[in-house]
Amino acid sequence: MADAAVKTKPEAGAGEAERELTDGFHLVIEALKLNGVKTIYNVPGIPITDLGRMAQAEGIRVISFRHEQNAGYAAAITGFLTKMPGICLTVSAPGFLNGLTALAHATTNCFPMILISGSSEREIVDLQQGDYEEMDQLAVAKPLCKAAYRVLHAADIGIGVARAIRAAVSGRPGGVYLDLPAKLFAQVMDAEAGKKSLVRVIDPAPAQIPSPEAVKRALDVLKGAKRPLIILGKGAAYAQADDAIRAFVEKSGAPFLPMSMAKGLLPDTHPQCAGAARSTVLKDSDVVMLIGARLNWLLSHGKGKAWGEPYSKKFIQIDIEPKEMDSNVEIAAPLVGDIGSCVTALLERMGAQWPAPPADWVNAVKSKKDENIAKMAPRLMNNNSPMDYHGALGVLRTIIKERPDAILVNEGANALDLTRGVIDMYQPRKRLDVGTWGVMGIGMGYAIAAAIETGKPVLAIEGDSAFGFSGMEIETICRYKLPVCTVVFNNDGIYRGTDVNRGGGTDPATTVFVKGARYDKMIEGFGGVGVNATTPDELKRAVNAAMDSGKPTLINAVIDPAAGSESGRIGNLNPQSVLRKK
Ligand code: ADP
Ligand code: TPW
Ligand code: MG
Repeated sequence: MADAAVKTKPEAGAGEAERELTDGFHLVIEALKLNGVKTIYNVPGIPITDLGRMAQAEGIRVISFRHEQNAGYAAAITGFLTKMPGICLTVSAPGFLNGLTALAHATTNCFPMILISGSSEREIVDLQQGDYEEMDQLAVAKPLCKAAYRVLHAADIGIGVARAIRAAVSGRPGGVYLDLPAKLFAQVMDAEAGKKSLVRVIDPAPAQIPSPEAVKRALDVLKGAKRPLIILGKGAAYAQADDAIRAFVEKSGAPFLPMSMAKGLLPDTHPQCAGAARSTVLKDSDVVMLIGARLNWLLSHGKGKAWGEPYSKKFIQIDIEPKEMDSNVEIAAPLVGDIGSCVTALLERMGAQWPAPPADWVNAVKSKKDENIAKMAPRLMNNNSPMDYHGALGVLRTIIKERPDAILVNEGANALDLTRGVIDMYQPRKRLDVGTWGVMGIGMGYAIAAAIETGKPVLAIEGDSAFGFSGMEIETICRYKLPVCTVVFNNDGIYRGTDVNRGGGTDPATTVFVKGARYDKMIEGFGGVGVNATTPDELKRAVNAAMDSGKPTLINAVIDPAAGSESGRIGNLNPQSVLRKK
């Protein structure tokens, strides 16, 4: 606090001692530092330019982006990786709105983050008198986040920041909005009183212990299973209870299925991993235990053909959010609590002897899995030029196998679905992707935060369309010299590069881009390394060189424009017009 205060002489205070003052800027920074915030993801401008500068001066790492949405995604994934809220700092109205998509994304994905935005003055906003970048931001943010707060007095900054942190990380994590009007930053108060007003959040995400009855019920249902399945979701990855989860899964002996961002919690090569037999285990299991995974669209809502209906099954669900239970189907054994506490309680109660699941089930899953893996293997070894997805992914798969601590960021349609299916993950929280919404645009923001928060090299596998949503941030990557290797799977467009204008005009089709575009040239303009790769061998050499050197690199991987399929793996979700002309 000492260097954040100024000595001043009181105006009319003959005889009064010199006293130290502080202001809103410094109180915000001190409040964040006091609570362990080390990084702010930022786009400068009125009224927060100086806040960013001063934060940097006071030892917080301030990463300035080119667009708030990307800074917001960086903050969101910081929350997932660290269990502490990632902080995004934006200017008023338009900057705030640009950051809001990421705040809503964080809330949807249960990632803790705080969007701090400067705003205009209440007096003018509320009378709609047309202030600079006027907007009632608090009202706009409210429906899109877990909590929203505004601070009007410097003396309340400590409480405001504390509430934001606790709201973001406790219970089901999510996004929090913190509104700081311009006038607040310059408000002055006594430095000592300011220091006392700050709040360190003690035990921000208290353990939530499940009830013993619920633990017993869950184990009774699991024990009764003939064909058990455990589904691990990104909540399980978030919980950082890696050892307990692994011990539980192994003790249960049940096949497990990792959701996309839970891949690597146990290695995809683990003998119990049923990733390569996904449809079989969903269909044929009789008891399904969900650990930090919701029965949303990604799991066909727990019903229908994918789940083998009309045959029905029993669900056990571990989640910190009680309202999640019975959201789509009946949950026979709800286990409400934090995953670490729940899994530990289960392990304790399972005792030394836990019966293995019937061998015919375990063997059936294994043979399906072996069959699918064998089917895939030759496709991954093809050396076609232009490449198809499998040829390109075959080499990238080996690279991740050899560098299991690297972080994989992934978005696109085919570029997403095929990467998820092909590339095995070996460690927890190494795969970061589009999440619950399947949103395009997370790529460069995630890559930047992953490099900064973990210090590990990052490999971003991006569809050419997906990359375009955040592509300008390669300047940010070059500016901060981050070890990010971006591979753009360039198939000339969205899903495929072969579509034609069905009206016959000269405009290109709605899903295609410039043919033969060279994304690698973009990064060269910022001093990074650009490579055009037309074969799997070239791709492999370029990625290995990038991962070894740690230099910002962008590889334009030329993919056959005809190789992909509409919407990747989820084409069935497209509505079809009965009137559509082929
Ligand atoms: P996926 O997309 O991987 O299936 P979801 O995002 O749908 O995963 O589900 C994650 C779930 O994990 C959410 O319902 C959330 O409430 C829950 N969750 C997050 N953190 C914890 C935790 N520490 N303990 C228990 N549940 C958690
Ligand atoms: C914010 C809709 C889903 S996937 C995709 C779009 C535009 C791009 C697919 O093309 P890409 O991958 O990346 O080149 P590939 O390999 O199949 O060619 N806007 C947002 N989010 C989503 N999901 C979309 C649009 C979409
Ligand atoms: Mg594409």
